[in-house]
Amino acid sequence: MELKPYLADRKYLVESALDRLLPAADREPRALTGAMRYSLLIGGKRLRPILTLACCEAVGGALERAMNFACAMECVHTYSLIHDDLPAMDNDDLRRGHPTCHRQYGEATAILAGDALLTHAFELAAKPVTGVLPEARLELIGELAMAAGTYGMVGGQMLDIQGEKRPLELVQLQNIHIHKTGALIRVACLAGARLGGGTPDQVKHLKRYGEALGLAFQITDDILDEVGDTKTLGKATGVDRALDKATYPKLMGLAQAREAAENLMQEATRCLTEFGPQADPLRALAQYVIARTH
Ligand code: GRG
Repeated sequence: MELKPYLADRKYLVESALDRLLPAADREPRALTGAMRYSLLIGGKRLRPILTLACCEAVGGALERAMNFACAMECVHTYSLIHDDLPAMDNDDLRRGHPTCHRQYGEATAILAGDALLTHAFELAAKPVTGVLPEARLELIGELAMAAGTYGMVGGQMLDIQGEKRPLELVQLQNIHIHKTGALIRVACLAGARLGGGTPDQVKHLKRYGEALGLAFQITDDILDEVGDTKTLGKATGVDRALDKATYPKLMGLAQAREAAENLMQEATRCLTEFGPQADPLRALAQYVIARTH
């Protein structure tokens, strides 16, 4: 299948929904709603919401069933980027090719915009959706909280910061990646499958797909940090802690890091064996995740 037009179409759908589902630009306090909308709408690949929609489709669900949750995924992701860019964290000037939220709106507003996006995500995830049982929504709200918080992304970020102060082994690096990046990608897939009405077996397979894909994504991110164009796209222009940070290529060598990403891509693809052509976008996305250049 042709992935490029598929991604363009899904990106458009997600961005239109985000525009509609975010607090309006003229809603007070405008500095806050402006900063939230700025960071969410200036760009990004929209990988997580697209995965939610693609998993929903893979089990035969209509896209509308998963759209609110897909947008919630992007709200959580964008909040993490805003906070990750802050002076107390990476102190970056550019994000998604534009000034970071704190550069554009000031540090206090950026902190609040991140907080508000995280909270807004749960508002979206809690919205009633035709055809989706309240139990399913409740379960996914819990899953999202686990993936975003102490046991997932925030916990992973803490381990990452602590890891900067001492040499890491591969197993520790993998643990950081699984929590910091993998947990959100996993829940994006799991939620799509559940909201689309997948069987318990289908949900289990797509959750595993998300786990393998999440790790492949992060290994590829590490590879791009070593050899790719992410720096020129505007990452890490402030305190460049990434210079001595442990990465897959640093710990295992570039060729082996590429091989690890390839193996995970194949593992993700094997999780789709029992799915028909409706899962073709997920098959193509697995290849895209390791082949991407930014
Ligand atoms: C500060 C709570 C808190 C968490 C930070 C995910 C994260 C944890 C920080 C992001 C920093 C970073 C560069 C992580 C490595 C991989 C990653 C998540 C990259 C950004 O995701 P993409 O490539 O970005 O999907 P776009 O802009 O395309 O959405």
